[in-house]
Amino acid sequence: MRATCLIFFLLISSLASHSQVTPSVRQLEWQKLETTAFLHFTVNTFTGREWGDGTEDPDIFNPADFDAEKIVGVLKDAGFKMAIITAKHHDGFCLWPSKFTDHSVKSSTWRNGQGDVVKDIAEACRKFGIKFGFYLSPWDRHEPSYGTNAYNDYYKNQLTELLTNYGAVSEVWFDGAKGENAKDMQYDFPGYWDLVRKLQPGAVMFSDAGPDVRWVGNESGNAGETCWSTINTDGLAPGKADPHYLNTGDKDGNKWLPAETDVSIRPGWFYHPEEDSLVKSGRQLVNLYYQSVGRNSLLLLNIPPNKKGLFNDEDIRSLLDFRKILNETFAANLLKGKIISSLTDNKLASYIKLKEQKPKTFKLGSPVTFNRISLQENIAAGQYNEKARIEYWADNKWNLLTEFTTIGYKRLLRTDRITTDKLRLTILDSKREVQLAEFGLYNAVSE
Ligand code: FUL
Repeated sequence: MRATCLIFFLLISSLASHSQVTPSVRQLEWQKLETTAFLHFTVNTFTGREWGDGTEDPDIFNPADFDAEKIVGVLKDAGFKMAIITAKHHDGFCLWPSKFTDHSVKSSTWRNGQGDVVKDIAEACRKFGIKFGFYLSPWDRHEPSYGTNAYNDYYKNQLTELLTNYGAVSEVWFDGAKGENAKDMQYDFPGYWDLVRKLQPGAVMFSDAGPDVRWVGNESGNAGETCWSTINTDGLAPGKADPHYLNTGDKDGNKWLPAETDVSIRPGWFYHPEEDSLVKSGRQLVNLYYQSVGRNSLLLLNIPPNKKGLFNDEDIRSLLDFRKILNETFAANLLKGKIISSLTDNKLASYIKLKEQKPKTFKLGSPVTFNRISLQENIAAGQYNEKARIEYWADNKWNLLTEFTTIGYKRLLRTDRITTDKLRLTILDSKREVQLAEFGLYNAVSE
C-alpha cells in the first residue's frame, strides 16, 4: 500500500514538473513586436554623464528643439513597434511634471516649466501607431525619502501618475541597477507590480526576472544561442532569478519569462557628442537583430536623443539602413507555394507536429538558393525544441547544413549560400512534440 502511494506521488510530481509552461496573452503579443526602442534622455544628456548624482540643476535640461513627432516618426520609419522613455533615471529628475517633487521639467526654463516629455512621446506614439512604455528607475539619487519606507509610497505615487495620465502603456521597465554606495532600501516590488496590473492590465513588466519579461543578462545585444523562454523563480525574491540562467533561460524553468535584449546604438545609454563617430552601423544593428530576435528574444534598441532633443543624423542613417537590409532580406519567404501553406502563412496557430528522430523531408519542386533560415514554434502552446538538424540534397546525398538548439518564437540561422530542391529537418531532442508554425528560407545580399 505504501509502495503504491509512493509510485502515485512520484507520478503526480513528475507530471507536475513536466506541465506546460506557456505565455500569457500580453507576453505573446509583446514577443511579436520583435524590435522596440529605448529613449534614454535626462539631465545626463546635458552633463555628459551616464549616471547623474541627483544634484543637477533642473535648468540644465533644455532641449530647445525637442520634437517627439520627429523622434517617433523616425522610429516608425525604421520599423520599431514601441518606444520606451526614461521618465526618471537614477538622478531622480522627472521628464513629466510630477506632483510629488519639484525635481522635474516644471523647474526648468525649458518651455517655461510647462513642458512634458512623457506626454509628447506618448501622444506621438499614438499618432504614429506604435506602442508606448516607460522606464521609472527605482534607484533615485535625489529624492530625500529614498532609503525609507516612505520612498515606496513616493514611487507608487509616481507610477500611478504615469499609468493614469498618458493613455495606454504597453511596457513598464523596472531597472535593477543600484550603485554600490546607494542607501539600503527594500523596494516593494509586489506593491509596484499590483499597481501596474490594476491600472494597465495590458502592460508587460520588465525587471531582472519578470514578472513578465526577464533581462538577457548583458548589455551587448547577445541572447544565448540556446535561449529558453522559461526560467526558475521558485524560492527566489520577487524579480530575482539565478543570474546564471538569464542569458539562456532554463529548459526546466517553472515560469514563462522571455528574454529582452537591451543594447544601445552608441557606447553609452545617453547622448554624448564624442560618441558620434561610434554609432553602430546598419549592418552591426542587423547582426544584433540576428543575435536577439533570431535567438528567441526581443531587441530593445536604445537611441538617445541629443541636446537639441532630436536624434542625431548618424543614428538616423543607421536605423534606416538597418531596416532596409532587414526588409530586403525578409521580403519574401522562398518556401511560399512550395511547401504546406500552414508553414508559410505567418500564423503561429497553424503548425505541423514533429516528433523526435522522425525526419521530415520537404520537396521544393524546383531549386531554391538561400543563406538564411527562419523557424518558429507555436509558443502559445509552449517551447519544446531542444536540438535539431537541417540537411540538404546535393550530389545524390543528404548533406549537413546546420545543427542548432532552441527555436521558441523565432530562430534565425545564417548559413552558407546553398542551392537545393530538397531539405530534411530532424528534431534530435525535444521536451515534447514540436509544433512547427513557420519555416522560411531567404537569400540575404547584405550581411
Ligand atoms: C542600467 C542603467 O544603470 C543604465 O544607465 C541604463 O539605464 C540601462 C538600460 O540599465 O541598469
